[in-house]
Amino acid sequence: MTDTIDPDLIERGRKMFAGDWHFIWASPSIETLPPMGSMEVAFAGRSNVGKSSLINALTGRNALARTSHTPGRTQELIFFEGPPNAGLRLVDMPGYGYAAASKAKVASWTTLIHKFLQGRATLARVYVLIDGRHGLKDVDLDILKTLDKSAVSYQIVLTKADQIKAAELAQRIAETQTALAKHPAAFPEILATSSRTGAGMPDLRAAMIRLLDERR
Ligand SMILES: Nc1nc2c(ncn2[C@@H]2O[C@H](COP(=O)(O)OP(=O)(O)OP(=O)(O)O)[C@@H](O)[C@H]2O)c(=O)[nH]1
Ligand SMILES: [Mg+2]
Repeated sequence: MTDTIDPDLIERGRKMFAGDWHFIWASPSIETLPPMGSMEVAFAGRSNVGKSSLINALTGRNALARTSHTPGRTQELIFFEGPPNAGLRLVDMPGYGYAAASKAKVASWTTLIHKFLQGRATLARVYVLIDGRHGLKDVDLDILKTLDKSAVSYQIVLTKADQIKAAELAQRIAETQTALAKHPAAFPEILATSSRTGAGMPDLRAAMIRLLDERR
């Protein structure tokens, strides 16, 4: 996939993400968001899909975002900022669809997620992460509906590509593409990634550079 992207974008993406990325803010509620500043890119997806791991893989840091093999690790909107000249923030989100959490917690996370995705002027792109082994589920479709109503552009990112064979991955991409036909607001291209092997990271970094270029 990487060879189809402008090598200059790949290199600029590599450089930007090799810089100093750090935690700046955690919001348990929509009332406590940080003041708007640079462009934001958010990572949404079901609990345990690999959102926090993806942020660590992108930034080449093992423990910038907190991960765990039990669902429900990230419970707030977590903001990370890059080097001053990057002009970009990454937003790690709580997962949705986590059945074992209390009803009150699920309701409060769901409200927070949907409100943030609909009403943040500096939010330029949402990456909706889908487990490459499982594909799109009903809870994912709820998020796509919210995003269709908002002004923000979004793209599907398949995760944990290292866990499946190439043929299965190709099939998952095809299925997801078919489902996206009902969501014209979605970016048509689907990215396949693995935080474990680093597959797809150069592409994702380059995509963010392109987005920054468009916004400048
Ligand atoms: N094999 C493999 N495992 C992964 C990958 N990405 C994440 N994982 C594993 O999946 C589990 C969940 O990862 P997290 O990054 O914490 O998932 P999350 O989406 O942030 O989860 P919540 O914060 O609970 O919503 C961890 O055990 C990770 O090691 C990947 O690319 N490949
Ligand atoms: Mg997390």
